[in-house]
Amino acid sequence: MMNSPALSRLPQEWQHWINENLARRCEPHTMAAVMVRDGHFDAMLARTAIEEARRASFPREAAAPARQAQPLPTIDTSVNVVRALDRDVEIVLSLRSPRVVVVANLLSDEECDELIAYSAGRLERSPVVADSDGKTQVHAHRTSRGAMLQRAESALVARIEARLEALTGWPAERGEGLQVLRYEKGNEYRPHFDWFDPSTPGPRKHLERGGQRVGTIVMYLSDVEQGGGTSFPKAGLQVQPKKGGAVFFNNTDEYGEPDQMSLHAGEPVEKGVKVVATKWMRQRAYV
Ligand SMILES: O=C(O)CCC(=O)C(=O)O
Repeated sequence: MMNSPALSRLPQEWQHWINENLARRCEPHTMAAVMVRDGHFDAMLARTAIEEARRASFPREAAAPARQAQPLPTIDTSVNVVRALDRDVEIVLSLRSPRVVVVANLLSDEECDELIAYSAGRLERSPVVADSDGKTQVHAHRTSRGAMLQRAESALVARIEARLEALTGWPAERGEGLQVLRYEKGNEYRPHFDWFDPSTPGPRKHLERGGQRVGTIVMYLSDVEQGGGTSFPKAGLQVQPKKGGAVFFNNTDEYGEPDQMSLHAGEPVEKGVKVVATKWMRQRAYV
């Protein structure tokens, strides 16, 4: 095909696959996600090749304005150590789909202990968002206790947020305040998504303020003797808590479409106590 530099770089079978799926009217961004997941292609190459094929096969449609891919919070995994503001953060593991990055040395032991002590007096049973009206409610699926902190409400909180901004390239104001969660023996957060379902009335209301939750970082403030991992059941991945480390993941693709692969859970704590601080990152300023 002429003028299709990206498409022509793909093996023949993937070129056919793209053309067949475009003919079946599959969504280009879903196709790109499959190519990254199953073909291990670079996301940009996949998107460009699909767009080239779309322009060749459907020139009239292609001339219409297409949905724009938007940047996502991300951690640079082309290096093994990322300088994040004032700290060298180590990349431990990265996964393409869902997009997950595990890091170590994000917080010092002193910062973890200080954040636990700071929020200890404010813990209440953690809620979930109701499908019907969007109000928060206590549910058997989530049995931790937690405290919602305001952005930059203390020097420590502001420093951690500034570090996360440097690490993920995502402005602190495009995110909710830190949420400190404490899980004791048997406490868990069963498999769930962090994105709000736009087709369900309750969750949809939460999109009005700041848009979709495009990224999550769960920072481990304690070591846990047994259990308490953060698992991604669709990917068969489980991350064990390690004090000062964190797991980061994207909840949507570049079009803000919910990523079904981002299903995750806080596994039951079997021995010890697990304390985490979670930051949910939004598409726009959360004000
Ligand atoms: O506690 C965990 O490991 C996961 C927390 C979580 O799923 C969340 O905050 O959305």
